[in-house]
Amino acid sequence: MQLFNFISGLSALACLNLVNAVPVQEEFSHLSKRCDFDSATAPDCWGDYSLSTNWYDEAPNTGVVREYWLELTNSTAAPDGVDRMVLSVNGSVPGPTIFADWGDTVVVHVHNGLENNGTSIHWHGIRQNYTNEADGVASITQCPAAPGETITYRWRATQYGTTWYHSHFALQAQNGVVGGVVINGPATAPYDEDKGIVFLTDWFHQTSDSLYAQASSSGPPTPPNGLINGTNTYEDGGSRLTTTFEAGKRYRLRLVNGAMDNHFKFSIDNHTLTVIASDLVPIVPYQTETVALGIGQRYDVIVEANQTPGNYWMRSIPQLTCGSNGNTLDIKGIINYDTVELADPTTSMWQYTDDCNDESLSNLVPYVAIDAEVASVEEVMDVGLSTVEGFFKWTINSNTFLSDWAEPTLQKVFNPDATYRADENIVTLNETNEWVYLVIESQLGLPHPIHLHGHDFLILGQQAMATYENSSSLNLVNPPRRDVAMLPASGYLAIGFKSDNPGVWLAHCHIGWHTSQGLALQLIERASEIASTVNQDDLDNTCQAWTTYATANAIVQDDSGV
Ligand SMILES: *[C@@H]1O[C@H](CO)[C@@H](O)[C@H](O)[C@H]1NC(C)=O
Ligand SMILES: *[C@@H]1O[C@H](CO)[C@@H](O)[C@H](O)[C@H]1NC(C)=O
Ligand SMILES: *[C@@H]1O[C@H](CO)[C@@H](O)[C@H](O)[C@H]1NC(C)=O
Ligand SMILES: *[C@@H]1O[C@H](CO)[C@@H](O)[C@H](O)[C@H]1NC(C)=O
Ligand SMILES: *[C@@H]1O[C@H](CO)[C@@H](O)[C@H](O)[C@H]1NC(C)=O
Ligand SMILES: *[C@@H]1O[C@H](CO)[C@@H](O)[C@H](O)[C@H]1NC(C)=O
Ligand SMILES: *[C@@H]1O[C@H](CO)[C@@H](O)[C@H](O)[C@H]1NC(C)=O
Ligand SMILES: *[C@@H]1O[C@H](CO)[C@@H](O)[C@H](O)[C@H]1NC(C)=O
Ligand SMILES: [Cu+2]
Repeated sequence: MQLFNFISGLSALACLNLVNAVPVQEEFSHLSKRCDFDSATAPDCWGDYSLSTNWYDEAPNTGVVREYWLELTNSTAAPDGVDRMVLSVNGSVPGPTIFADWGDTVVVHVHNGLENNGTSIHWHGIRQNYTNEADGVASITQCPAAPGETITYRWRATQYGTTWYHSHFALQAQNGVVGGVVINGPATAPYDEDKGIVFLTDWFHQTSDSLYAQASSSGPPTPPNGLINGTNTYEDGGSRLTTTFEAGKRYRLRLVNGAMDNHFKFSIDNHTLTVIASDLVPIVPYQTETVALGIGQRYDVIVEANQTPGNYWMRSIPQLTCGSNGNTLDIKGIINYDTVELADPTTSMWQYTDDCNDESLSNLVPYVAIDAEVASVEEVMDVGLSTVEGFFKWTINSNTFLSDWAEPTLQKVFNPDATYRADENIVTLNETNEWVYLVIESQLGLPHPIHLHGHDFLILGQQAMATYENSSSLNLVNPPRRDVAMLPASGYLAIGFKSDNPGVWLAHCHIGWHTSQGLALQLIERASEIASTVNQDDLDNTCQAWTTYATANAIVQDDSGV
């Protein structure tokens, strides 16, 4: 069996405006503080807070509320020139970017304008400090919002940097329900201009729903293409993302891998990248020619326009070690220096090694150093693959994750009579601020991008072709800290975090097919304190509307629930 065929993906998105373009950035930019980095010229930008602030403990409170209204729509679009059905946010893929300043409160009203799908919107990497209810995971923190319903998410931007939002209902995100989140804050290196979000995705010419049965029975289909910020060419159609540089200036790009299945290496011909953040964690800057992004990961990079003015390829290259793509070497955009006529570049790509590894851990040094402490809870989990009635199911400790849309765990924790099945894969954390180590192991030759909700984690260990022995091999001294890391092929990933956030938090593989096929577990963290953070009426109302809709339409849940 070809294991690498099991990953697979699609996802998508483009900046292409399918219906109505709204200049979100313009609308809100005047509210943003105009100081994007800590430098001699802007030392006081963030008041008593700075790059040195440990924002797990404290964050500014600006008192500003950023309120957004988003609408999910169903349309036909051709991001790469090929028409297909696309589900999107406000008619564009990626949807509108959410902007905030560090310390703001973000309120987003999401209207489900789809006829035939529920929804929930997850704010990826947002810590949701004491706001579990705003995490947006169907079957975990809410029932799906039924067609015609509006759900409001409210959270504090205690972190800053680059992240994204995406549907956490079935494979809806990979049909286009995604967008960027930019939280202005200090940066570890200076730049002149912010070019914003750059979404990297694989792209199918059919919906993810229509490919799911095939992905589950004969292995993941090969995405025919990929998109950069929602656009690319395919055969004779489509168009490329074009980004304009002015010679001598430094630009910040906010890279996001929002794929179904592809791990990407991103690069710009002839230009090096200065990496300043991994996920929402500022790091000591390092330079590289290519940067690797597992699904769900983000890197903020600064590029200096220091080459001969001309046109240069920007490349997003799917890594074939852990996946496939039908257009591997032609997922490209153009960097155009303004004095030069726009044309297809003739530049050559940097050399790279095809692999599905994380960036070298020794390069990912958090600017604010945090050491891990000795764990009071250590869980070792085995990832496996089984076949049930001809369909692939992933397992953790032999259980394929299953949670019911109509009975989210966050509602169950308030019911003293609730019982939990083994396949709800629950890890209970009762103590406050205890260190927890989760070790995820796999004997299969396929890497998985593992994402944890409600926390960043420290990468304590990450080894391919190895078996976890005990914690004596782990690195506890300021390890890389982020919210997605690769579980290497036939190896293990050991992550550590502190139980500092009451709630029900999902951990899962971010390959779309695998999430649906049950590669997930959930934490019930400090159960007795959860009630005080939740509005149970809102939770119940969403569930009632869902149950009414699901019953009337005989909706069948055919996936893990997340
Ligand atoms: C997280 O929430 C708790 C409870 O409201 C609060 O005490 C703490 O200060 C918050 N943390 C941050 C970084 O805002
Ligand atoms: C999205 O669309 C809704 C409904 O048309 C509109 O009210 C809202 O302003 C749009 N939001 C953004 C961020 O563009
Ligand atoms: C989108 O529209 C198509 C065509 O009308 C329909 O078949 C499909 O069910 C719709 N999808 C959703 C999620 O509403
Ligand atoms: C979501 O809508 C798609 C059509 O757009 C459909 O194929 C799929 O079954 C729907 N999923 C659910 C769970 O309703
Ligand atoms: C990518 O698309 C988003 C959403 O439309 C936009 O905010 C951002 O500026 C675009 N990025 C680039 C580099 O054009
Ligand atoms: C890019 O770099 C290559 C290798 O160093 C060099 O041969 C080429 O001339 C450069 N291209 C441009 C347009 O500067
Ligand atoms: C956590 O507390 C619950 C309820 O008191 C108890 O049933 C459970 O055994 C505890 N779990 C752990 C890991 O201590
Ligand atoms: C931990 O594992 C190492 C082998 O990697 C072994 O030498 C050592 O004895 C083990 N320590 C404990 C406490 O089991
Ligand atoms: Cu996976």
